[in-house]
Amino acid sequence: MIGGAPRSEDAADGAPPVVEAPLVASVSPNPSASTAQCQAQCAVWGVLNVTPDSFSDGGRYLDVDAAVAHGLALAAAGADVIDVGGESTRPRGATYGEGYQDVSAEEERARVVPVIERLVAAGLVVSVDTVKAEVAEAAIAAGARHVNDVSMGRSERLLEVCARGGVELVLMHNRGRGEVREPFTVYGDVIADVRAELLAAVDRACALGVARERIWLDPGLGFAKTAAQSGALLAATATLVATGLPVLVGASRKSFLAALTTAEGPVAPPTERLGGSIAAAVIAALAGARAVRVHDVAPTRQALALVGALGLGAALSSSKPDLHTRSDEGMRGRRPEVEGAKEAPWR
Ligand code: PMM
Repeated sequence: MIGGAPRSEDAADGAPPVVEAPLVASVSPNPSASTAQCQAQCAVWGVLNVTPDSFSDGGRYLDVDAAVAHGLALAAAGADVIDVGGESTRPRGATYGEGYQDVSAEEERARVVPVIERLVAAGLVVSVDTVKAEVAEAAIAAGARHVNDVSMGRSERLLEVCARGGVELVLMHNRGRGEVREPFTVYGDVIADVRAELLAAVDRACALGVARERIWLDPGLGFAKTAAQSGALLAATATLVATGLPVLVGASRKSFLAALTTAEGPVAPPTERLGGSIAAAVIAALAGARAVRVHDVAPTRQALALVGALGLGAALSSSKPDLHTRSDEGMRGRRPEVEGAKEAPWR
C-alpha cells in the first residue's frame, strides 16, 4: 500500500528489506561502464516536514520525538541527507487552496533546531529547508550542512549566513511564493527562463560571498509552474545539469505528476503518487541530477540503484559546463522581473 504510514516503515508491509549502500553493481550490463560508473551518482534526500500543513505529510512529525524517529527511519531506508523544514511551502491556489501558513522565525526555529541537533548527534547529514536567515543560522549552528532555499536567494541575509557558515546552498527556482497562477506562470520559454533566473540567483549569492562550488540548482517543480511547465522542466533536467552546477530535483508526490497522468476524473492524492514520483526520480537521475528530494526513500533508492548498476546517470553525462554564456549576461545580478507581480512577502 502506498501512503498511510511513513514509507521508511515499509518493511512493516511485508516487503523484503531494501539492500542499502554500497550501490555498486556486481554485474556490468553496459560493457563500456566501468565500476566507478556503476556507482549510483544520484543522492537521495529524505523529506522531513516538521509542520502542521505540508501538502503530503503535514502534521505527522510536529512532535520532536516523532520527527527524529522519522528522520532516523529515512536514513535507515537509505537517505543520504535529511531535509528538515519547519514551514510549509504549499503554494496557494487551485490545488492546495489556502496554501502555506506564515510562521514566525522563532516558531520555525523552535520546530527544526531540536530535531536537527538530534539527527546530527546521530551522525546524519542534515539540510534545513528555510527561507529565513535566522532559521538558517540556528540550523547551521545545530550542525546542518546544507541550506535549502525555496525562495531562490531572495534574502541577502540568508545568503550571507550561508557564506559565513560555508554550507552547501540549494537555490530553488521560484517566483512570488510559488503561486500557480499568472503572472508567475508566464514564461517566454520556461526552460530558458528558469535557467537564466537561477543563474542570476547564483550571481547574487556569489556576490554576497557564497562559494560557487557550494551552490546547487533546483528547477522548483510545482512552484509558480503549471503541471505542463513542471513536466517540461523535469524532461529538460539536462539543461540545468549542463550549467556544471550540481542539480537537485524535487518531484516527489507533487500534483503535476497526477495531473499529467490523469485523463479524466479526480487525480490521485499525494500518497498515491509513488509511481510517478519514482519515474520522475529516474528521469532526473538519467539526465545527470546529483540528488532527488523524496518522501519515499526505500523504493526511490532501489530505482536509482538500478540506474547506477546499469552505468547510467550522472557518471556517464559528459555535458560541458556552460555557466555564464553570453545569453546570461543580461540577467547577471538581477532579480527576475515578473510583470505585474508584487514583491513576494518572503521574510
Ligand atoms: N519542494 C517542496 C519543499 N521544499 N525544496 C527543494 N529544494 N525542491 C523542491 O522541489 C521542494 C523543496 C515541497 O514539497 P514538500 O511539501 O513535500 O516538502
